[in-house]
Amino acid sequence: MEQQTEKKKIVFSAIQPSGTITLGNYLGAIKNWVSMQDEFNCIYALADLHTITVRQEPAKFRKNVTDAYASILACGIDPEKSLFFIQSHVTTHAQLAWLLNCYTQFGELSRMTQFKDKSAKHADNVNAGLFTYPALMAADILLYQADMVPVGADQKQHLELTRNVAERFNGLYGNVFKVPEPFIPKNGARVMSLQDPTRKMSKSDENVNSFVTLMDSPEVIMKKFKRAVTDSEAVVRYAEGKDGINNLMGIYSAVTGLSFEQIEKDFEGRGYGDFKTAVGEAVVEELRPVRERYEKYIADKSYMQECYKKSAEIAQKFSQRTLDKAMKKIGFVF
Ligand code: ATP
Ligand code: LTN
Repeated sequence: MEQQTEKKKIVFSAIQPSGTITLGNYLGAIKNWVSMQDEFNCIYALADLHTITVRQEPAKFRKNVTDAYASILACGIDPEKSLFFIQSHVTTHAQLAWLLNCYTQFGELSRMTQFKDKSAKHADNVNAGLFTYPALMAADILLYQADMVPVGADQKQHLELTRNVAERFNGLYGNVFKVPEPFIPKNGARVMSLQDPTRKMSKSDENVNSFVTLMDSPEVIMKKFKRAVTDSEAVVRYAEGKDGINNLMGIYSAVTGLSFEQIEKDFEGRGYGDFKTAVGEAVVEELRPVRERYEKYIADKSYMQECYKKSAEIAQKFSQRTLDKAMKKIGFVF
């Protein structure tokens, strides 16, 4: 009989502590982070080094990091099962990012849509870090030899770049990095803004009505869904040109597990008012336990500190092996 026990695959993902975590982040990424914990070796991080590519106010930034840490524990990330650390605490990330910068082309970075969007949005601060952001993201992933990266659809292009950089490096020096696969959910991979359903829901949007956060009260969530932009047809059906309704159906489906056909059937002959109420209520129930658990974690800073320090220590050791290997291959003296 086959004696060998199969090694668990490695999962890596990160999120920027750039504001309050939204329903988009939750459905597109974090929900999968939670569900993958039993089957895989999971490694998660708060990508604080990435966050300073957009100017941050120091006190607010510090608070966003602890809030994000507590929120993600509240979503169900269990530090007994998974590593969950703060990127800047593990020194190998910035180190490998520098190396990978030298294996990433100007042309390929120029094609990144996130760079184009963010440089248009922050035209007064198009810094070099914003441009080379994907090389740091590639370092995050490749340091851990990750097999899978659970992210929302907007990160697919960065994952493609990561794969290209890994293959390029491996082509030059032999097998140093595992080439990772993106893991994108069928439903909820691209939650759109409630105010402009042609744009993705984003935690750094100025219009607070455009997003729902994990910390919004039930009243606020209901209000935001009631105000969501729809169309004048007043029929709940998924169709081209009905971006607002398509988005609400996507959210409802991701939360309840109902298919679009079932949703259309359930709301036949009923107006948008009823549908918005149903979507709002489903989201309120999904997020209720998260918000309750958040209160518990945020009140216990020393527990959180213990968790992120312990995880960072393990991550440092693990990732150092990959960094050393890459440096030796390049020809650095040891
Ligand atoms: P920012 O507004 O600061 O750019 P963001 O809200 O876009 O932040 P990130 O920290 O860049 O969030 O992304 C964290 C994770 O959430 C990524 O996996 C990303 O793909 C996912 N994600 C972000 N926005 C959405 C969305 N609207 N729908 C689905 N997934 C999303
Ligand atoms: N760029 C990602 C956040 C991020 C990330 C990562 C995601 C930083 N490093 C590594 C997956 C793997 C974003 O969501 N904007």
